[in-house]
Amino acid sequence: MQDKVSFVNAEPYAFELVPARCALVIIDMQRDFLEPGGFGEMLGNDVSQLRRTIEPNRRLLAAWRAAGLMVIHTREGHRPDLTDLPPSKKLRGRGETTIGDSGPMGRILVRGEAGHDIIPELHPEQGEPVIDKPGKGAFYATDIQSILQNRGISQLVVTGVTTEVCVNTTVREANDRGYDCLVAEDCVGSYFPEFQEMGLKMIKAQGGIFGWVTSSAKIIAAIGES
Ligand code: TIU
Repeated sequence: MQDKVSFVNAEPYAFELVPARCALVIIDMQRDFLEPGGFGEMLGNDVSQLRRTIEPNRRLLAAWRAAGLMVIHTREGHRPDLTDLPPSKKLRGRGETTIGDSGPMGRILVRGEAGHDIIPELHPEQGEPVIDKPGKGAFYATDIQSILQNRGISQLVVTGVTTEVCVNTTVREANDRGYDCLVAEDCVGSYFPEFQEMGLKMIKAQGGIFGWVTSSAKIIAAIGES
């Protein structure tokens, strides 16, 4: 039997969503990036720019789970002994407190620490793979590609933070590996409004050079139809 297809109104043109072949990939919705008092805010960032994505992500995740489709979560972070942390990443920014140091919610971006965990509103459920990634992209030094191949996934709906950093890097990595990516604009966030706008434009420009952009409501409507 042929897999069902739903057309999602998107830019630069309609996305042919095949729910059975599509995974929802939620990037780095971690306490240290989103919560007041976390690492992101400590660096002087306005976390409200990211927090507006929580409710749309919660609704999309609920609809995706209700439809029985594949969900993958990612977290940016490192081993407690920091052997997978490039010295360049540790030193970049010349901050007083950097990755691996004690922060407001435990050691910053270290696996197992409170701040590294996914926010409670979007916490993974049993059976949903969590990809621990040392870099910005979800494909670098992780097993996400074999997980997607084993489940016959060829399309990704990508959400999370931040738009111009880990979301864009993951979309570019996925694009080069042959995945079609649909980004939900209200479910991705940047600390910088101008990067939010340009980060989305860069994906959909030139006929969809890296992928498509739409809203969570349109995705939810499409999976409801299928
Ligand atoms: N997840 C992710 O985007 N990591 C970052 O470090 N983002 C910043 O915007 N700094």
